[in-house]
Amino acid sequence: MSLTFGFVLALGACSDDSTGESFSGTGGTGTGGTAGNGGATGVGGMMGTGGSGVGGAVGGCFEARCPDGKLYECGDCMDNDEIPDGLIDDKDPECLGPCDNTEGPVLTTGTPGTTGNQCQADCYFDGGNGCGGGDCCWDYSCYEDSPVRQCPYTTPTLAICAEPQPVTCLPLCGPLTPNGCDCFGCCTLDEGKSYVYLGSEDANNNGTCTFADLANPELCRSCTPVEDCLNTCERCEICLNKPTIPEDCFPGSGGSGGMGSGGAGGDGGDRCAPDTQPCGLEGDDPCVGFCLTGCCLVVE
Ligand SMILES: [Ca+2]
Ligand SMILES: [Ca+2]
Ligand SMILES: [Ca+2]
Ligand SMILES: [Ca+2]
Repeated sequence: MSLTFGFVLALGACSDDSTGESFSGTGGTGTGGTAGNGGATGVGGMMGTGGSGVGGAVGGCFEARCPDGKLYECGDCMDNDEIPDGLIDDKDPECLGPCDNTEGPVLTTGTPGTTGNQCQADCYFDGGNGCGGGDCCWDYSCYEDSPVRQCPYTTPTLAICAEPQPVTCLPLCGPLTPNGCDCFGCCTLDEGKSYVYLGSEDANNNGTCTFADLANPELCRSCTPVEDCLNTCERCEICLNKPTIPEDCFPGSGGSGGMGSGGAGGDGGDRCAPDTQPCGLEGDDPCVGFCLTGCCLVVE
């Protein structure tokens, strides 16, 4: 039973190049490594299952739970798109984190729990519901360009508009917030040139914003990020809709390139916080959790 399951996972990984590469890297022992490319790597996954436990897990996928303890679509090691796109969980760019319950194509999170007040927003990327309890808290009607149709701008008598975020907002929601987004789902998908609200909905509360519709302001409504909890998209960071980073962001790379910036290579810490493992690019160790815009998020 479990073998069958592992095999299915290995097949899934096989269809994705980057997974395969991650596997051969960790394999370490060389068994997987020699497999080298594409199709053969999947076979390597099977061997890993038999050999060491670690290899087996890497050959497939790591389940990633949301801090609420639940397993959602983006952490369940399955390809859950209605029309499967061959990409699983954190390999699927439409997965916004381990609390995201839709693998796409819409960029809503689909996690249960909206507040009684539909204009009030809490952390977009966790599974909880509602402001309060120290969660991030915002009201869409604070903005003249409110991205939520039902919540047009109201002259801000709302105290919340002027309030700084609770001190626990960032510790709770920050780690779950992808590069390029604020904690309420207002994200840049063009390196800071513009921002769209990932939770944009039509009149029937169906999500409308997809990667294919970023340029359509009716489907991906523009928004203004809340500075208090904005995780900016930096040049050397992987971000939503930005899967690669410039060559000179890699440690030790391009040293002889003759580029003036060669010396700035550093330790690669530019991509993630110092205590966070980079992931998702060729040569990176596999992330035993959810690889969120290039940084490994492990929910304890
Ligand atoms: Ca999944
Ligand atoms: Ca998928
Ligand atoms: Ca998808
Ligand atoms: Ca960032």
